[in-house]
Amino acid sequence: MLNNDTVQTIREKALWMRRRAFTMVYEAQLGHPGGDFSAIDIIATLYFGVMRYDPKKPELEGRDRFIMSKGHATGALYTALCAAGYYPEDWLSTYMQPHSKLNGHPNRNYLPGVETNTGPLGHGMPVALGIAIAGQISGSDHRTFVLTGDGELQEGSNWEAAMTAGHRKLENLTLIVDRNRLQQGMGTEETNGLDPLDEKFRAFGWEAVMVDGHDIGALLEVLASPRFGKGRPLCVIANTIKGRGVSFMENKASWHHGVPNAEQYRIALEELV
Ligand SMILES: Cc1ncc(C[n+]2csc(CCOP(=O)(O)OP(=O)(O)O)c2C)c(N)n1
Ligand SMILES: [Mg+2]
Repeated sequence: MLNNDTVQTIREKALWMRRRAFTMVYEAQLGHPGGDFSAIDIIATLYFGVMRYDPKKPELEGRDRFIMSKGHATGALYTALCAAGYYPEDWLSTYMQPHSKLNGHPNRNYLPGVETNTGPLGHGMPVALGIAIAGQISGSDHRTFVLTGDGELQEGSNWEAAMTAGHRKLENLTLIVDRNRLQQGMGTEETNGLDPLDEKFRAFGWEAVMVDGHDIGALLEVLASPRFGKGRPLCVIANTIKGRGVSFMENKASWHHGVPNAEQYRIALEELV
């Protein structure tokens, strides 16, 4: 049963994450705000409604793991880890500055809560696979969540990992695809089409479902439901909008790594309420 208070809390966190991430990108004049905004509702749902973790003990045994395979969307990841309590808010103001712990791509050696370094696309799934296999062998009940971009699925490493996950019946592994239908500069279907994506995963031995990736209630329902006993890994294809939340950014490939000027920043914060 869905708890309305949880949905409301996650919505508020996601709004704060969008505003704070956009401020980081504005101040740094660097970043990937389009992909931050398509992913934020998914990541907020995981951290504030689904995952088991303790920010005071980032290496806690038995914690659920989140792997941010689309490592360019650090505005989304860094604001989530901050809101979850891994580090204070003033760290966010150092985003991409020399010697900052908050690099353009996440680094587990600098930042608590980052499970593995990402940035080169196609690396998150194989690492998540390894963690899930370790969990299966040791009999742990932790879950591993990995978020990829949809363009990122053009990397073959994802499909090798998917094949092995299906073979090993890794019910503790959940892949979420941020299906915003845009990559860098173009649409995924114009570049190297992915549809029908759900059928591809089913053919690899996965359960596959589609959800509205901005509907917190729908995301909670599919991500928080028990996995153990299902005998299959889960692929959640989250249909999203790149740049979601700011009218002039939505569905525009140019906002993949576009940065706002002062006027655009002002308008965006007026809309993000
Ligand atoms: C191996 C590799 N090739 C190219 C890039 C450059 N790059 C960064 S993001 C991106 C597009 C990714 O598109 P998608 O996976 O759909 O991400 P999203 O739309 O969620 O931002 C590219 C080509 C990279 N980081 N790694
Ligand atoms: Mg995309």
